[in-house]
Amino acid sequence: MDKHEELAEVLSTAKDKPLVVLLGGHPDPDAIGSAMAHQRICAHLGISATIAHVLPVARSENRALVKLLSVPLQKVSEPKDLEEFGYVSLVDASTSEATLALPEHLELLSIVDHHRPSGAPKARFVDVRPDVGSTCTMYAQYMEQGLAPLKGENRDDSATATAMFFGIQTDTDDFALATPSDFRAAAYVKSHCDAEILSRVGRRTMTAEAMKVVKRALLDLEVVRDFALAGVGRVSAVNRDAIPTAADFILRREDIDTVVVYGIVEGRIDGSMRTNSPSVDPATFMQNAFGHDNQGRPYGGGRADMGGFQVPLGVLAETHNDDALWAIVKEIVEARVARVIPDLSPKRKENPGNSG
Ligand SMILES: [Mn+2]
Repeated sequence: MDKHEELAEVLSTAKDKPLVVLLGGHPDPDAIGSAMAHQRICAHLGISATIAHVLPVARSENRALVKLLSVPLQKVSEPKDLEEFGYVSLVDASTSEATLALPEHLELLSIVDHHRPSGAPKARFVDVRPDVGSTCTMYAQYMEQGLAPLKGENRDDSATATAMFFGIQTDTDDFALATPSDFRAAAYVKSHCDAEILSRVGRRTMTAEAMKVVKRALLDLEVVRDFALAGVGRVSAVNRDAIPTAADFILRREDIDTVVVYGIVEGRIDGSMRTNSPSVDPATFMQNAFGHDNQGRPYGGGRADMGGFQVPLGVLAETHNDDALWAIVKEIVEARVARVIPDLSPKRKENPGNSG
């Protein structure tokens, strides 16, 4: 049986209770486009599906996408917000959002994702394809193969198609990393897109705070050969993506091919890594620099060209002395990164007390 037929069959068994498409992390265009596609497929099968997210839509262009396309997103913050649902579908992720415990009565019905899973994903329907550039690509294939195909005349279809196109575009770095499947999927959804909205969301705007974060990153930049490290201080949760934005920007400097940018976001140290270097593996870098917490969970991870880390500040977060807190955070991050880049901050020796 083809995957689209299998998905239809599994979804069709779930008509007795409402379904929620639960987005993990800060919803990005691929997750939003996939969720809309999933919702559309559900509607065709006579199933009511709600799209929900836990963390805010962070980047301003993603907020513009949600607004311009009137994407029906529901914010959930605690398990009881999910009480009304019987089934959950995940898109663009194979595990559910870590910051929210799923109520036990919820059945994980489907997983559609293009990330390499860390374990074997468990749901009644699983389609995980690390060889395609976006989850929207997979949903476009289901549709093109006949599962709730896009039609020209319907306005809702153009919103879904536009979100899907933007999802494929952003997840493939503007098609630079697109595979033949991604191009084919983009061509399929493109003819149903709202061209004007697509060009408006594509004009990537930046908030004033995000621009200041980039400025602070440039002022703090420490360069060791082709590696750069920059701390940006406190960043509001809603502008958290200014950290990877600053990393992307610094990576454009011609003599830098790996960069780590970090700051304080709410009660944690939050950092992003970007690399163009064929010899740097972000997952290994994060592992060697930041290791695990006392329950064995890694503080950071990554894929081929990007990575990130989050370290909770614990009780330190309670201080009102931001300057002192930032000095401590900076010292800790520099010492950890120096485990991998030994020439960083040569003045500072890690664990001087341990040398005997
Ligand atoms: Mn994706």
